[in-house]
Amino acid sequence: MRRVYLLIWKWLSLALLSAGAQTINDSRLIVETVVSGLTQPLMLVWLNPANPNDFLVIEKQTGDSLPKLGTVRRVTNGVVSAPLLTIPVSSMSWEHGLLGIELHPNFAQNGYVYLFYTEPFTTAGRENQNRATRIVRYRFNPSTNIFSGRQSIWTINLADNAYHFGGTMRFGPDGKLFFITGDHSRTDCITAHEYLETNWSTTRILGAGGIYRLNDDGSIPPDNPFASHPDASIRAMFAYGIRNGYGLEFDPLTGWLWDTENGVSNYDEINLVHPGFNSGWRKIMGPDSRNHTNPRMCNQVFSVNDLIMLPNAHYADPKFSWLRTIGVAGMGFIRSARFPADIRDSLVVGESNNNSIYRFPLNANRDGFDFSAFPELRDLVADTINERNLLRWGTGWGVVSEIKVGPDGYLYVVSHLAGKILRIRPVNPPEIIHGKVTLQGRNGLPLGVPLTLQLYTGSTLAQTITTTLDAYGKFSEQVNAPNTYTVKAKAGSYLSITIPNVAIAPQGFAYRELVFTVNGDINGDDVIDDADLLGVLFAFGSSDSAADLNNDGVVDDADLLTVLFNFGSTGG
Ligand SMILES: [Ca+2]
Ligand SMILES: [Ca+2]
Ligand SMILES: [Ca+2]
Ligand SMILES: [Ca+2]
Repeated sequence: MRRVYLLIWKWLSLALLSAGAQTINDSRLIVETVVSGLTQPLMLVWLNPANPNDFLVIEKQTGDSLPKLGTVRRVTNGVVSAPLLTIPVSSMSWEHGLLGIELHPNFAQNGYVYLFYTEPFTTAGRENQNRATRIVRYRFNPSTNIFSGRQSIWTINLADNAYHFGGTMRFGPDGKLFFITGDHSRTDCITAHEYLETNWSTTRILGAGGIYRLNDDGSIPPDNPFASHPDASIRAMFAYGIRNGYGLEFDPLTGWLWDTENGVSNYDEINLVHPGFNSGWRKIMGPDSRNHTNPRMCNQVFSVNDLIMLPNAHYADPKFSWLRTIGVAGMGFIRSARFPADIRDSLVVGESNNNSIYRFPLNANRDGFDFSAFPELRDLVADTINERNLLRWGTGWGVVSEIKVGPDGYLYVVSHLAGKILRIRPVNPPEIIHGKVTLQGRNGLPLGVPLTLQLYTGSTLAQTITTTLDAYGKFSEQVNAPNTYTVKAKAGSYLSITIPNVAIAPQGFAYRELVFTVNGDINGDDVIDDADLLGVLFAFGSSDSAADLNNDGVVDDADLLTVLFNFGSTGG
């Protein structure tokens, strides 16, 4: 315990020393302070995907009396509101509090805001201790600033925990709610702490120590990797064998989930988390071949064969780890055309111990990192301080709890103990157009669907952008020159739509949500006619992707009816 407090004091002092000194080691980029003076901010969510200047931010633990309060505040054009919502939280260590916030993918329609927090006892004298860990959702009305209609989404019924709650939630491209939670301090090598999730028991279940996947109402999806297990807390699991973690993010270019995980004093990790992932904790930390062990892991060396493998589970080594822990924390992908090609779509990771942020270039398949420039890292381990600093992207950032692209395409970073939200942007940002596409009546993720944007000034075609949609249906592309455009957009086999008056100021951006409704243009000539009908008939019964208009894996009556229903339609 003493060591932990010493670490906290180290973090605090470093963060205070570092306040106001955030740097980025790329002369093309600058750092700006968006808001300061917050108390232990952890995460932010934008209320409108087109407006960077209006967001909710959570503060972890505030107030001088017990129980402490987690708060949700709104920041509008740099002005911080009074708390719009306060939630009593346990606070016996700095890992307690209001730990996560996430908006529903259809927030604009339903107003759902999800919060993750450690609930305190109400018993006198125990108000700093936690009774349970909860995910709840409210409806938030941006016009009135009122939170209402609280509902319970998920509860982890483990009390009296000091550490390892995780708390980051993300909606996946599949519309499911994912969250990461640690082992809730059930971390020592004693029989009472032997659980399935920590690879020590096939029968005792912790109900924590993993990544969980839920429907938006908290029910358990039937296609979860362990959906046939009798215990609901296992059915809800997507991954396990995780000591603790804060970084949780989907790579929009693959739809794959990544996390960061915290080791004891060795082997912090970055992992690619496929369904059923067992990260190995309490028997393996870091790459299996390193044979790392410590007292928390019973001072024994284990192998993959020693792990508790549920049906459909798999072990994989981390994609990267640090031999000496850095307190790895928030992570985010730079999915933004604002940034130069050599930077965009790489992964940025924050930490607690050295005030640095790190940037990881991904390999071509995006299933690992490209360390071609760093031979010392090809063993996927930063073994020394020098190796660690090869990937350092900036210094002075304090404890970084969140890294995400904002509605303006800039990279927002929450510096937890500095009490600041900062953003990283190019000195001379290019104009961009970005947005989100909906393909009505089509199954599956929109990942890889072609999108063409033709930018007209009057009747003159000024620029043609060809791209593909990411797993969320989003796109982000550079525009050659500021202007007001008429944009003709065409996605996959859908007929084109026209969006007038798309104004893009110098160094500015346009955000648009594009809804495509008329499907059936198999040959891409923007008219649905005999050629498309023949396209379906020739491919009938096959899995031909061009003619499988609803993307359900087979060309059949449904696709034929789509063409017939829309026959004669033209785009525009
Ligand atoms: Ca691992
Ligand atoms: Ca190395
Ligand atoms: Ca056609
Ligand atoms: Ca079909």
